[in-house]
Amino acid sequence: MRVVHSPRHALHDGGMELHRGELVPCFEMPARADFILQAVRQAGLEVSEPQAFGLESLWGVHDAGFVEFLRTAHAQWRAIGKQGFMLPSGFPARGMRRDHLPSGINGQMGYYAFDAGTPIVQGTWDAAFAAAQCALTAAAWVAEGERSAYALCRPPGHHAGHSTYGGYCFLNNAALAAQHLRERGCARVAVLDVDYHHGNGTQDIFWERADVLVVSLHGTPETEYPYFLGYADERGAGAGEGFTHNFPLPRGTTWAQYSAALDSALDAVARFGPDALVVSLGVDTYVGDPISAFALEREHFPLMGRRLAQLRLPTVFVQEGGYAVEDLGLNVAGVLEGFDAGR
Ligand code: OKP
Ligand code: ZN
Repeated sequence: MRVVHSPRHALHDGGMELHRGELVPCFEMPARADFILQAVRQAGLEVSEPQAFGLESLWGVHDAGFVEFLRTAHAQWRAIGKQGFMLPSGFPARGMRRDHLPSGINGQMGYYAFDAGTPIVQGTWDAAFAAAQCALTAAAWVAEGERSAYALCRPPGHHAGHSTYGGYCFLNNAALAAQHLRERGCARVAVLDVDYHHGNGTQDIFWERADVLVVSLHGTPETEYPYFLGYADERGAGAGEGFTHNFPLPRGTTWAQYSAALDSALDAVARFGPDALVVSLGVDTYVGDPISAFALEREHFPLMGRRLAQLRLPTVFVQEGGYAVEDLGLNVAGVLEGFDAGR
């Protein structure tokens, strides 16, 4: 399996985040990509840089005004004499003007963000755009006949919606890959999200579409981030009704429980009969993950890869979360190697 990655990911480094009452280094840190890169190289996979796709390649998934906000946010911030990282200080909650986009940068941040844990720094746009190009490149390879490809994206993407950012995510890399496959001859595309956190952005983007199936397994939003989406009764709307499937699972979920839910998720994908699969590959389901609470061990990731291969579909893997940085590379490479062995 070929790998696509851009060193520009390192331009995004949020610095510090609030965790359990303390400021700690951001869990979503540049070193994550370095550990993964080392492991995939060790596994003998060939790594390439992304092709250049224009801004317009984002518009099938994201609102153009939202893209323009992300592209210019930090420059606007600097233009009014500020520096450092940007976080929103107010959100349009119930009872407020939810549909009004304020003209000032602080109001715009609150309008487009859905959490206060996703800092924008000077290099955020360049890194997020490079990650999007990695996902598009992997999708292009698969559209051109590769059996599978892995996009080593950073920052991740699955929390970013049509016009929202949060959860360390700015542009939805997996959704961009799925949309690219749709535009390159795949009539039906399935997105399977195995990250610990619900892929609320991906669900939002394809909520009313019947041509892209969205299936997610994740920690229950009753107690886990992102809290306000990812419940089992969310099934899509309009033409998309029945084309979203959520499998919320309790804290402490083991491989025995996880693999049973994974089988149900894979059944849903198989019933849909897609032409291609996009896997939102978060490995924060690992027992050692510092911000998650499932109990998967290292040996379970190759088993996951094997089961994914059983679908016998052209497959684009897109990197999402995973914060046990020392073990991250082996867990990711485990899934990819299991997939290659099972094909
Ligand atoms: C992104 B991905 C920890 C707060 C957690 C957001 C988690 C985003 C996870 N202090 N905040 O799905 O791995
Ligand atoms: Zn996650």
